[in-house]
Amino acid sequence: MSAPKPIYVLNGPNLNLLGTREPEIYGRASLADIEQACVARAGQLGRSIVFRQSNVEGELVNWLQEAGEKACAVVLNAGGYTHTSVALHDAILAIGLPVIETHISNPAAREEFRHVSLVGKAAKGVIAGFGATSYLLAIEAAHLHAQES
Ligand code: CA2
Repeated sequence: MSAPKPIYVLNGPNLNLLGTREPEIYGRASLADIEQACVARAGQLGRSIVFRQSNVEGELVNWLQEAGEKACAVVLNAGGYTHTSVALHDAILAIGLPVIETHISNPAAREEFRHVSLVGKAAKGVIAGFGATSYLLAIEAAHLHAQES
């Protein structure tokens, strides 16, 4: 039997700064800490992950397309592009994989401009507001969804 396909965990702009500033909003964990926790959780579920971050919108589009060929699901924290990117919205629809929109903070409880999510209009579902734990919940959701389909 072949190995289960990985879950891609893709991170957008400025998330490389996690743990350095605005801890009251984004907590104290660095992106490397979150990656480590994701690898551990995925391992418990018998899954592998591919974990990446980019500040470049087109790179995230390329990775979503790659995921369409190689992954079972995508956990996507598109950062600020969540609220603006038609390109990410279209890529999510194009790949036909379950994409779980994921946020550390709860954008619905923040400024008005964060209440619109173009990513969310194409995503399977949303997990937000649980700090770094949002990623672990999203991996679990991705895993359960992949098992069902
Ligand atoms: O809560 C989230 O995960 C967000 O995706 C984070 C984005 C924000 O634009 C979204 O509305 C919600 C911002 C990421 C910026 O990350 C920073 C980390 C440390 C210091 C400064 C910014």
